Amino acid sequence: MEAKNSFMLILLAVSAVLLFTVFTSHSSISTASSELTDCAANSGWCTAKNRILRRPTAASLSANHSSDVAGHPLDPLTLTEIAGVRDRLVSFFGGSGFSVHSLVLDEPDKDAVRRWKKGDPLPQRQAAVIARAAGKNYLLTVDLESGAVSEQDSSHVSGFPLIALEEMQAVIWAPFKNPDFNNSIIERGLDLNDVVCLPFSPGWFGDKEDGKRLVKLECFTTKDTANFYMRPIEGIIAVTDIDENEVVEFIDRGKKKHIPIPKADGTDYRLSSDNSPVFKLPNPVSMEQPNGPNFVIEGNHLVKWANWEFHLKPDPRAGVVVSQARVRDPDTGLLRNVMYKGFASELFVPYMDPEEAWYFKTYMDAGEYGFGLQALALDPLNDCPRNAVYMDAVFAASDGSPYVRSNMICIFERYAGDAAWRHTEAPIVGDMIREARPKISLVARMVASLANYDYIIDWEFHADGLIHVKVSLTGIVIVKGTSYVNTNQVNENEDVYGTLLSDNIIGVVHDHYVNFHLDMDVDGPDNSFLNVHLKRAYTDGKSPRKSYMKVEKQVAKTEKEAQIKLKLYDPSEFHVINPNKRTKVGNPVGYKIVPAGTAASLLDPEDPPQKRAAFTNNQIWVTGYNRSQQWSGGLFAYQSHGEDTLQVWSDRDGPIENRDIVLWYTLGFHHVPCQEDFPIMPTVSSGFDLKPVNFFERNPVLRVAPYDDNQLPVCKAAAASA
Ligand SMILES: *[C@@H]1O[C@H](CO)[C@@H](O)[C@H](O)[C@H]1NC(C)=O
Ligand SMILES: *[C@@H]1O[C@H](CO)[C@@H](O)[C@H](O)[C@H]1NC(C)=O
Ligand SMILES: *[C@@H]1O[C@H](CO)[C@@H](O)[C@H](O)[C@H]1NC(C)=O
Ligand SMILES: [Cu+2]
Repeated sequence: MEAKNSFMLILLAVSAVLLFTVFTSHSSISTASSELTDCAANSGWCTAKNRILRRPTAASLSANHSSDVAGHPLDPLTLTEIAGVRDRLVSFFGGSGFSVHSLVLDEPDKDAVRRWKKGDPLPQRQAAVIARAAGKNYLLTVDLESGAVSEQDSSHVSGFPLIALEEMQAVIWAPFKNPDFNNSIIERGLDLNDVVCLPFSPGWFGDKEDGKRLVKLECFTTKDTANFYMRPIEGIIAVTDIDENEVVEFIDRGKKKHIPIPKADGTDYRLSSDNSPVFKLPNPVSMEQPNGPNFVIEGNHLVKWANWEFHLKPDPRAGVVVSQARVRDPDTGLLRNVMYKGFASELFVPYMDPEEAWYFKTYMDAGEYGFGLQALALDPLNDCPRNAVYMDAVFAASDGSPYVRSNMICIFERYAGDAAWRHTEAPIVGDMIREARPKISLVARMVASLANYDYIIDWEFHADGLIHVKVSLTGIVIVKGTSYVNTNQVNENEDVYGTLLSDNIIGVVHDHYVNFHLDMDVDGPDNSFLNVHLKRAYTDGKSPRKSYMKVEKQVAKTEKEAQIKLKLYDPSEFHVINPNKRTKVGNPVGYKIVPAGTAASLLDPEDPPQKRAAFTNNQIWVTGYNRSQQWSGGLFAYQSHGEDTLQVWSDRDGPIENRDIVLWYTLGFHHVPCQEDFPIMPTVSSGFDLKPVNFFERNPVLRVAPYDDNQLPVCKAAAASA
């Protein structure tokens, strides 16, 4: 045993040195080395001819996915599996009409997944289905093997499943069947053929939103611009029943106020309009990996890179789901659990304008529209660097049939020229020492385009054990038409609820929140939440110093004790520790959440939108693991009343000490629009870290190799190509 251990250690010491240099220890990578090109000698690879996006597995090359087979308990349902479930649904509903709003893998219990090893048969495959038929929500489980369908009662919760893409495509035409709508448009001197309407979720404010599935359609003119969002027909709202595809109330408040349609000039953002680049770097900048990536995707979803392993999959509601993230300890060579599951659970985007056509704009995009359903194919070279590889999604359409969303996620290694660690010892006491190591990370990215807005979500893994989650906002700010063309026209006491961005356009103040479900399993399922409180202490004259900062640690015993509002002048660190496992010197092993993007909601807690999105009441929450608590704004978020939210679960105040616990983080942005956001906004980013604290015995990247000149490719652009 002893001998075997020390052999392991030597082996690891060697592989740790190799970590950043070769990475060829993963089997499938070695195939890449046969194509190894000596870049210094042959710079031809970086010419246009060789711009091939390598995909690290053969499976991902079979773009139509008809032969995909699940190889891991958490692998999403395959094309064939979804088709099979659809057949079962058709017979379950006995030939009468139904619509599918979610059809995904019903993940096996955590224990079964944890016990599973490569080569074992997969735990029973089941589909979790949310469907609607005859005006009722259905929550179904379909067993893939036996075909058995079981139904769970969901009549006690309010709200509806997300609106399906096909329903959106159908409902946008409903206003045109209404003569009042047509008249309103014509009276404004607009051509009905130029008008488009978009379906906005109505939120929930009381009886008016009960019993019917509604959208509020707001309309725009597309005349002379692709950016119709900048040409709102202000004050028109067509309240429409989704199930009936019929306008139930038509509101027109804008005409009487004489709100003009903002002009089209300068609104288009396409290269093909008049936006020829005035700024282009003369020399290209790119990330190149002539010898292929250093990661493999085993099967279709298990990503192995450097010291990390994790399961990565697309999800129609959450976007991407990262599961079983494990990091290899450089001292023992063992893979250690960090996080069982992480994903964006819900969003909240409340606009701060109480007027008729705006008050309801309080979106919960994951539960109302599907964060993943709205994630479209990425643009290679511009959304992701040239060394990226892509993962497709297979989703179910509203009739239950499968379809492929190609290139939904990109995965790439990033070297941004930063240091993983460094030190220069100035030659004061001896010779100069200079040691520096390159920081390389692995990024998994998707972009959801929720109508006007684009959300870029990055999961970035670092070899020092850190996971950085980044949320970036870009796209188009939704604007309000106004009669004003200059701020000097606005009365002193008048609230326009935003910023005048251009003639007749107000960018309305709003917030963006993304709540992350982070099921931490630090070295095993049983963890505790430790508040490492930093406070001012006094020396009481025992030192020339009057005061200092000291640390006081407290383990949260129940869920309410872990409802955390961040405070700059009363700070804490927040650790998820494993109280059953200590380092050699006795510290409990842990990971801490490092907050950023700390905007907090200023709405009244009893305001209906705030109750529905009560997960924004705190930045950090910890709950006991409960399989049915995945969606922090409720399973049926659409028109929900707010009785199935993270706040409600946490207020039950269950025990969380030394148990399987889930950490939730709410990332927030206040957005007071500015002129630079017109006509399309430059990307704004924030994020948070999950960072090891006393998890490793010492700096885990100490023995990473530095770069040297011979190793890095030297590309002489175009020189050898022509
Ligand atoms: C996908 O590919 C398989 C085998 O290459 C082929 O038989 C099948 O018809 C294809 N399916 C679609 C939908 O194109
Ligand atoms: C409204 O206008 C559209 C587009 O011209 C037309 O197709 C539709 O029939 C009109 N609706 C009514 C009720 O007149
Ligand atoms: C799990 O969560 C659901 C939904 O909030 C709740 O009804 C149930 O009682 C919870 N189970 C336990 C064991 O707390
Ligand atoms: Cu914004």
